[in-house]
Amino acid sequence: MAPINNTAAVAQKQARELLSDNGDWHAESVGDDIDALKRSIIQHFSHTLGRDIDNASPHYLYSALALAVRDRLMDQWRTTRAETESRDTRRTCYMSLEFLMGRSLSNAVQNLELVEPVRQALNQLGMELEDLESLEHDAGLGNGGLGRLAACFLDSCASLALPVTGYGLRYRYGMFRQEIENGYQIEKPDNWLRDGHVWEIERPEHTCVVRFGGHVEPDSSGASPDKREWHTHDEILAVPFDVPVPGHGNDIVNTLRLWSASATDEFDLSEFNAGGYAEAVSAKTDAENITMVLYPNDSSENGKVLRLRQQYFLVSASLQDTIRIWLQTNDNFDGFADKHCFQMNDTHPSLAVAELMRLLIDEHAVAWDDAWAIVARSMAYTNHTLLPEALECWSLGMLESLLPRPIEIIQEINRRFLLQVAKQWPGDASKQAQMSIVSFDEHPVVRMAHLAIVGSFSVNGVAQLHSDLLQKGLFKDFFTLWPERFNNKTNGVTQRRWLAHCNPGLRALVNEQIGTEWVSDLDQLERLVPSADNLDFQKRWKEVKTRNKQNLAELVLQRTGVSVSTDMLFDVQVKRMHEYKRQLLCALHAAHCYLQIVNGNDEGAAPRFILIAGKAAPGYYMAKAIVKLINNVASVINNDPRTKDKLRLVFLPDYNVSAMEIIAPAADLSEQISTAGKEASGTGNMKFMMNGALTIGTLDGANVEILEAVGAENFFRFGLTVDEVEALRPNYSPSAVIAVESRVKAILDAFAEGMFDCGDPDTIRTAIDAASSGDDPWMTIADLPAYLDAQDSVSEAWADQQLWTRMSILNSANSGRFSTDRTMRDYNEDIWNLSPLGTPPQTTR
Ligand code: 26Q
Repeated sequence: MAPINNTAAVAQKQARELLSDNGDWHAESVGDDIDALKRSIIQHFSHTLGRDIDNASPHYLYSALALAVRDRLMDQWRTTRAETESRDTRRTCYMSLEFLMGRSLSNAVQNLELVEPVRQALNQLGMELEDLESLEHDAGLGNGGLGRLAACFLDSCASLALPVTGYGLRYRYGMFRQEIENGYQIEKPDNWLRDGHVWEIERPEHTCVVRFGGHVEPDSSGASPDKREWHTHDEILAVPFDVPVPGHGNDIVNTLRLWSASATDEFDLSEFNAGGYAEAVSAKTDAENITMVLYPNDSSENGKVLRLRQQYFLVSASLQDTIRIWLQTNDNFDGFADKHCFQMNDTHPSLAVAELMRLLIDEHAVAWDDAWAIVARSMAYTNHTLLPEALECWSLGMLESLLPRPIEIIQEINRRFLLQVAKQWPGDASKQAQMSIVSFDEHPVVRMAHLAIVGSFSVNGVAQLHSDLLQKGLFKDFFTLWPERFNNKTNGVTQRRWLAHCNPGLRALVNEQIGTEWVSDLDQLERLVPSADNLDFQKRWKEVKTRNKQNLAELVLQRTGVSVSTDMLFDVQVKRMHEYKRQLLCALHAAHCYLQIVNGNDEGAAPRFILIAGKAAPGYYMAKAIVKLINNVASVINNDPRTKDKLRLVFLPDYNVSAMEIIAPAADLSEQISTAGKEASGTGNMKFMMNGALTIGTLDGANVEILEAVGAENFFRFGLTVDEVEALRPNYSPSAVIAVESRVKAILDAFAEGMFDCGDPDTIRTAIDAASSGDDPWMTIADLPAYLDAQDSVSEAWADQQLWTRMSILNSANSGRFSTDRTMRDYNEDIWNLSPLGTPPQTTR
């Protein structure tokens, strides 16, 4: 071994010298000037990728550029990692089953502040930056809001120099691609890794082992009274792939660590010895299936063993990784809780509470009470839903057979917790039944939200209204027990992606007016307020919007064959398809506009292009029926010559992050029309506002705060409030609404008469029938008249283009609060307490 070690030492010394960033070698390989960039691109194209210049497939040109840019992150990445993993830095591990990153190249170029030199280097090589950027596959490792939020958080943490590591799963297939055939959604696999992925670095040296199944026995070593032995389990390897997360202009590069499942050699061998080669190979596939696919469900899908395996796989590997790093510079767990926060993105990673206990007790001989003191001081939980049916519950039986040792720990946590409940509410057995982590049912389930709350020092909702409702409703008893744990952290979005990158026209205009500080301090946008009345500024604002609408019109034409005019009001609802989000309401309004035109009653109506996009969970029948309904209404409207220049309705297939980057800058009107009390926050609403769209919305989620920020006169508010929804519910009668509202009757009659059937009456009638029933939980018809009125006000405002543009500017100018930079500062002040990298550490909490 000695010679190899010697060689390694020499190589290390050499590398260190070469990497010290003042050498010529360094400047030549990762310099920021145009020539260095050109050399890098060509070098990667011809040598790293082995391609021929005269046979240049565009994809390899993209990869060569991405590798050249990646090179420029490497030194900063190494430095950031070293500081984050040092003994003095308190750090946060953000654990999430989803990170919806979208594309990385443009983001890296922008945050490295290399847009101009890269653009010029490419021009000199005969290429355009945008052309290459568009060749990158989206990393679609998430369903929607929760996954994209995690991605925006990472961008802001890096930009604020906060030592935060993202921990997630490297799904082989991300969110499905959506195609529309004859109006129906068809799911196609998203093979996003097919052409390789430049933005990940495999780190096999940090592989961990995750165990499943088997049984538990008392510990024979006597190391600790609480320690137990977990026997005869399957072992699966968790191999990390690191993705760089560059901060904006600050030389920080944080890490997103994604775990990929792989079979162990031992695993194969045991099967092989048992006699079956085929079984051995299929066992290997079983192991690797764990990270094969993202569950395409944006509310919980209980009972799926594979999903449970995914969740445990993520938390076990991530916690082992954190402990490994800790033990590099420590030999016990004193101070571990002071130096770590584990933020759980919803209940999906809430097994972390039990797994950290297990690792500390069984693997590191920590006593129960000491381990619990660590867990309860380092775990924090973010809730993203108020829908009781979306709260995760796992069958106890399933957990017992898959995770026998973690479930023992959960039972013990619960036993101790119920003693506390009994003390708080003496003699009230029903409280124990309601609050218990393990339900008292005949077939008990484990309530993951209860586990997360009991195990955390912080529990937060994602908008003020949502947090209030959690405290008053869903988690009322827990709030009574531990009021100090509960807090609100209103969501945000990163302005680097959702304004600076996706809206270059507006970026340039804003820069000219108020400078560039808003890119790292979004409150600066307020300085646009005085320009809202400036006619010349209004004109230029509107020109930018029109150009963005042209871009979107091209995408729509290319994907659907429908052409739309930029003179129309672009009225947009894009988000996951869900009944509570009420895409149906939007479609009913489209049908109403159509009937008005057909009946010659459309005077004063704005010419509208209504755009709806979003994916339905493959098993969600009603959401898919609504997709079909929208497509039917669209085909009737778009094929009727009477609607020419007046009305277009399009369902844009395959909504994803990159599509939103074209849609948000082009929207005039943002539809945020969920049943009050059902949308936890919404984040699309913020992206639209930032890009100067006006909102038509209910008092739900973050809409409440958007309205507050922009003022009621710049927001089209309609519909029942949370309290009104609940008050009406017992006596809700859509037919009573229909009886007094001729507009509503006309719309429903048109559906009943088959106007929008398009040869398949059954599918869309189910959706209409559900909405027409008094049992409709989403109360669509209750809000329809007020919605139609609000849409009339929209038309009226649109008629005064000067007024509209003024409102548009004010929306953007007042969006400062909805930056994830603000959100991350709030998390840091109240929950994480991290010192920014590059500054002396604060005293610990
Ligand atoms: C759970 C178990 C099994 C399979 C899937 C799931 C699952 C997956 C994703 C459950 C929920 C989700 C995603 C939820 C989500 O996106 N919620 C949204 O979070 C946003 C960010 O906070 C909010 O703005 C939205 O209001 C909320 O709907």
